[in-house]
Amino acid sequence: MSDYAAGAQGNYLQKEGRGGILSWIFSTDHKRIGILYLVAILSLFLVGVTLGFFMRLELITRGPTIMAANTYNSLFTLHGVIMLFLFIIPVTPSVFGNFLLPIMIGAKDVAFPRLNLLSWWFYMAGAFLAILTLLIANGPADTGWTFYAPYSIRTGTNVTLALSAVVVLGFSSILTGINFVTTVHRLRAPGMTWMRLPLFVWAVYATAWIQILATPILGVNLMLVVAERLLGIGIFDPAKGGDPILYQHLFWIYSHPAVYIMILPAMGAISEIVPVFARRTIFGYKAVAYSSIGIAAVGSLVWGHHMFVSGFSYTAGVYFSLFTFFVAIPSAIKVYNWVGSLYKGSLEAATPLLYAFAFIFLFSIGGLTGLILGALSLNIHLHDTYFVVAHFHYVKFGGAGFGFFAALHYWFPKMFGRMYNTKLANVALLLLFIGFNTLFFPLFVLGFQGMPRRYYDYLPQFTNGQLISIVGSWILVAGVILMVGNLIHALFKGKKAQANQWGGATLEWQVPSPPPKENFEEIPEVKYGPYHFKRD
Ligand code: HEM
Ligand SMILES: [Cu+2]
Repeated sequence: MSDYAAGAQGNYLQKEGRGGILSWIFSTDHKRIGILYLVAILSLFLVGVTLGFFMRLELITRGPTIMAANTYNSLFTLHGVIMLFLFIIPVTPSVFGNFLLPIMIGAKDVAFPRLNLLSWWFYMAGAFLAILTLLIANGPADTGWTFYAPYSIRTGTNVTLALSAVVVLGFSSILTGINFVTTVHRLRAPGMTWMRLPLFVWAVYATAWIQILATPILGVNLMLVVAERLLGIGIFDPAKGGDPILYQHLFWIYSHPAVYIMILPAMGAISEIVPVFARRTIFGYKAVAYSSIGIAAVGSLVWGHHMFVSGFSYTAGVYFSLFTFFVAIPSAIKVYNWVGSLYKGSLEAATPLLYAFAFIFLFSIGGLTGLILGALSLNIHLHDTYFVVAHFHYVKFGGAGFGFFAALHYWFPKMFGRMYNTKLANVALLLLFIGFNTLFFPLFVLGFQGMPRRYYDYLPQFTNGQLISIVGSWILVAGVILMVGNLIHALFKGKKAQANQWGGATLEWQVPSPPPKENFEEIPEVKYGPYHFKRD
């Protein structure tokens, strides 16, 4: 029986007021807002996967197969925009940060509940604008998700709408960041000192500072492109005296730190899962906590590694290459400490831990190939090839994506009070893991052999690698369908879950599943650090 009973509150899923959809889309309860994000973001993820599937299918033969060249350009642009701004950047902070952060620190809600709801409405408005680019004349943007100038200024496709969508989504991210930083500073329960904070909270806290400080730079940059498109003033277009390299600097000053908005919360979830299933406290709590801040800080000093071939000075190249190597250190500390915590632990091979293993494996490949791309000499050869496409799918999908799946399988019983079929969940993981590596690993080889990214055709010598990768995309998609199907089935037919399904020690496992409306009858008094396990 959990330590903090629900009493008369009832749980957050139970009918509120008139009930129905309105009691959800106008709810200011952080748990309901977390679920609203989960439903919206998973739906967009499935749209993104479908676009990826058809791009791969187009490449099954050389020359046109199922679409024209410019349709392929629009597909990878929309796929990139959806997968980054509508899936991987918001998913773990907005779903699990919202649902769990207040409970984990012993609070009844976030600092600004109505602002929290507004951030979800900004998300929905951004999603609507992004999808609208598909439906109205001129077709979706064909620039790539990076919207590089001057092409993004000159092309007739729906770039202005796409940029507006990303700017609106930026507001959702900034408001979420403000809410989380204020909540962690102001609403911690008595005894919940900084050194007793769960590592997921440290990760979401570091992420929130990037959301607050970096996102406005992206917003301003993209609004300048809109201004140049609508007003014809020369900011980035060299034909009008503008500087396209300035656009790239302003774009990556956000978009590189943004990769830490993607990966840090996922890393935080892994830091929660590993000690619970190794049944021992995490190895080097302080180092893991501070490495989140370290990644956020050093990670904002390396954006130039996306521009080694842009023609900036050799000195700048050496500086950005060196600091790119530095940022690998705090990331490596986390991997080292997870492995250190697993070593000699009494491991329970449950689904969340198996996902954590997949995350550590895939993220390590993604991280190490990032070092290859960070080396000046190699980057000149590999820039804008399939090697880059493989690298970012390994860190963003293999890392942040599988981290999200791990978090979803770890906290699902807490969020919904029901358990999923673990056998089916493990089969889905196997399909995802095999499909992912079969789809993306060959792209490293094709990239080394010179296959450029964003091409809708290829030379004969790339055929075998393309075909292996396409088969991989089918296996991966089968895994996605089985994973999502199994969880939706569990929502309605799953066995009742225990309040503390995995024997966790953090506060969310001390309240009933699903949690009561206000999380706690009375604010708890915290006496221990987060991974203080009662030995069985
Ligand atoms: C079933 C899953 C997926 C498949 C089959 C897939 C496939 C692809 C393909 C074929 C491209 C175009 C490569 C090129 O021609 O340059 C691409 C680009 C991209 N993908 Fe994915 N992808 C998948 C999942 C993801 C996920 C989960 C993310 C992010 C979390 C992601 C982020 C991106 C980005 C940012 C681009 C670059 C778009 C651009 O060049 O502007 N993808 N993907
Ligand atoms: Cu980068």
